[in-house]
Amino acid sequence: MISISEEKKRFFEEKGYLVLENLLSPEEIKYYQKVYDAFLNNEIDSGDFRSDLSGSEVQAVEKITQIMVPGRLHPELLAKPAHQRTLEVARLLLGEDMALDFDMLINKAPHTNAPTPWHQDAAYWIDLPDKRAVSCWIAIDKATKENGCMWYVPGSHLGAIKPHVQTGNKGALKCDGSEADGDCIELEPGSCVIHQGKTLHYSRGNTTSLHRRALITNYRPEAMIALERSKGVDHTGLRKVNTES
Ligand SMILES: O=C(O)CCC(=O)C(=O)O
Repeated sequence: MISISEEKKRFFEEKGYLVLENLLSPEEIKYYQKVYDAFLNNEIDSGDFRSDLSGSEVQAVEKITQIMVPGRLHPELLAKPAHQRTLEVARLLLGEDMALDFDMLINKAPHTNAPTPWHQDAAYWIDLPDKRAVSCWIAIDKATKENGCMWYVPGSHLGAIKPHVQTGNKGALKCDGSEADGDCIELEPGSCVIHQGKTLHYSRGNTTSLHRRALITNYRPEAMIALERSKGVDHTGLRKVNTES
């Protein structure tokens, strides 16, 4: 069972992010590495749910592979520790009505050096009356500055949604942000960093010879998920910009 100290809860409320170490055991990480590679090698077909977040138009070199809803494509994932434990985390931090909205895989291929631009996740989402949301970014490989670990601007979740623009060919959304204002979060495999919907974040490109694989789960209140679905939003890949604060 997961427990989160009051001090950590306060940190999450104030800074908008929080590191949780050793969410997965070394044995569990091996399972995720195997399944992850099956997605990357197309042994598990992700069809239209796979795209290049870098917006690169040259299809032969996928720089940042993003695969949406892996738990829908390979349902056994939903009952495994990463999903089960991050659901517990979401409920401990934001309430018992939190449920899985969507999950995704984001891999930075070796020597591709494509940063994920500064953005707030809420810019991707429709405006919802209940804004509670948490994303859990789980390192499947060691995440370092050089291979593209996450950076967060502490306290940025307390402000408005900044103006965002789309990059490249249907690539990621981007807003202003700077490493000088950010906290750099390097992680061991199996550790996790969680953030709120408006927390400003980014990652550098991968300049190393190894992959940088991350599994991300996202939670929000059940009633808000039902509202999203009633409006046709299921996070399978459409990139629209939300300008509401
Ligand atoms: O993995 C990355 O580089 C970006 C991840 C991200 O933006 C997110 O999980 O919201």
